[in-house]
Amino acid sequence: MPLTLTEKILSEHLVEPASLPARGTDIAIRIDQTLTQDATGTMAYLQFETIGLDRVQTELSVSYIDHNTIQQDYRNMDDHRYLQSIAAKYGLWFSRAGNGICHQVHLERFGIPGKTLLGSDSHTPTGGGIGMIAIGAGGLDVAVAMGGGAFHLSMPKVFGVKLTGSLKGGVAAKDIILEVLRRETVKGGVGAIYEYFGDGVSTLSVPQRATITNMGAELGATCSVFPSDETTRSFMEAMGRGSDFRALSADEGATYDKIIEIDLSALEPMAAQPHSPDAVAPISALAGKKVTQVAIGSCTNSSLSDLAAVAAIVKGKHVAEGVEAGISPGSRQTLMQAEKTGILGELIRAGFRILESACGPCIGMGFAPNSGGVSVRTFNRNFKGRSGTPDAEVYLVSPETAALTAITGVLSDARTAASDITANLSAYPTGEYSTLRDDNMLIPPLGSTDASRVEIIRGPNIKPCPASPELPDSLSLPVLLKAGDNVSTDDIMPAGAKVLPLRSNIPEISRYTFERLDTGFYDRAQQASGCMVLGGENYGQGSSREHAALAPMYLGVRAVIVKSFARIHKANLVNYGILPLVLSDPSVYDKLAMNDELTLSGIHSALKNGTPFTLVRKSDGLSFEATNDLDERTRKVLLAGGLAAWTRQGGQ
Ligand code: MIC
Ligand code: SF4
Repeated sequence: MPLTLTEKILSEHLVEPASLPARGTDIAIRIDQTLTQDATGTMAYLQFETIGLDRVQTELSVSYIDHNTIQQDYRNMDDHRYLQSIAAKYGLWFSRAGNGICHQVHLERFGIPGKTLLGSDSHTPTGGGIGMIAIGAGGLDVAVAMGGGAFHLSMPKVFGVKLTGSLKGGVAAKDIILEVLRRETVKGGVGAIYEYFGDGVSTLSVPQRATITNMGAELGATCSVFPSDETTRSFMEAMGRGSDFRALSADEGATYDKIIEIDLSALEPMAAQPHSPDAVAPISALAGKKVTQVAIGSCTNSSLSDLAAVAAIVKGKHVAEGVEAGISPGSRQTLMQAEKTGILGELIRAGFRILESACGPCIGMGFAPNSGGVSVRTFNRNFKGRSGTPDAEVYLVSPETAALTAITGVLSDARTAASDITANLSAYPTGEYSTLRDDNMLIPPLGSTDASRVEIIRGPNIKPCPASPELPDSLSLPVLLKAGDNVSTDDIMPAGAKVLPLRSNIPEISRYTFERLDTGFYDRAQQASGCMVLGGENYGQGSSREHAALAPMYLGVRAVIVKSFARIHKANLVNYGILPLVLSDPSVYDKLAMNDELTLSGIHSALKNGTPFTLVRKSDGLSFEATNDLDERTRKVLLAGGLAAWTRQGGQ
């Protein structure tokens, strides 16, 4: 039977069952590579340490420092030093602060077509740009994979995206993924992998493909993947890794669960409007809107070609008076390439503030917009408040749109700059990718003898990960929060300069739980002895941060009842022993209110037998069901009280 590329890579890595099962069935796959970043890494390695192995068991594991680089006090650097000592002790590569954003560096220096990559960051699917099955997960799942354990997921549907034609001047890869988001929405991809094919693929460079697979995370998808072709080969060769190249594509006649067709020639520049990545509108409908800030960078759009396009547009011009513009190159290598080719000088001359090669403004680490400001960003998420300014409006656009907007001061259609792009791009003599390579800020793994002598450095900011409680057979608890649809993990546990330094300290970070939705939650949870949370559709979308499960667990949340879940967050809840319950009848949501006292009994037998859960409201006896859509292994993990307990009991 002809296979999709997704099915080919998954079956090469299948641990269980023996062959690919029906969609939705639990599968276990072998993980070749892992990545972590500093904001999720400390918890992942604290978990890895408890497994008790001498060395990571993967082909390659990399620990990146890219999120918490502001270092207002000792805490961020305490984390960095812990992570560096862990890398040395357990045989990981270490990418030092300043070396760049994990996804960009991984694509350039480590990614290999046809391999699997599991990362404790939701944008790990960036690797799909070179034909990897690259998946974002919680830190605990990554710790298990580093220990040689398989990664469990439900066999995804495979959605084909057929690209035809080629992009017109001023239209960018970002506009392709914004078009997919416009059609599919932020929950359209849950349980699916998006696989790109068609004549249009060969017109896109690897960085363009990586922009698309990166922001595929916003669809809620498991990941996205492009074929590995001659374009991939030249990228790998430019990165000095030609021998890692392998050609990969779907078989002729492969069947997809659905096919979306996009004619690249018909696309126009677009923007995701506040406050959701799927609130997409054409720039032509928004043009003229006054802007106060422009930020270029993030793991979505910070490659050399992105910076080159910006420089081509701003050449000889200057950032408008009412606009503050900043740029954070995706990697130190990109920054050096930009310097060598004259791109950097052009950007400095035009008035861009040059920010560090790191996540920076994307995660609210500095460069917050003014109050009520309008910030135009090349990033992938514009959830309310994520920029650090609660009432700012954030628009997500391509580097071309951002560049033109920076010099005009108003949202502008980059098609009008098409001739500047063509005329000026040739000034940068590098072609698509510079061959300059620099690995000086990457520290290779130590050999076992040296590694065994390494002492782990634990500053006062590193606190042990709290254990999940046992799961009782019945729970009688109040609903302490009623949330709406599309609650993001940023809503559950915010990031930003104030909160990120607390990622290694759960008791402290738990104070911020649900702060964006309800500032009283923490106090109420402190007073109650245990509680439940109610949510709408696509609960837990966005970031992979397991702190959005860990902190609620620490505060006594025992069950989350929703209309539907986002994939990574649901897995994180299970990993920390919180029951993820999906209402069988979504209309019950409207009948339930905050402070309702709900009784859930017979939990153990429901988990053992896979039968629905029954809940009863104490005040009036209203009885309703939650589906038991959990596979057998997940139910066993919950019965054990979470993944760590299950693994200790010998579970796999
Ligand atoms: C994000 O973009 O939200 C983050 C910060 O990279 C997160 C990880 C985290 O919260 O540490 C993600 O995407 O998973
Ligand atoms: Fe960093 Fe932003 Fe990418 Fe997350 S989305 S990894 S914060 S650049």
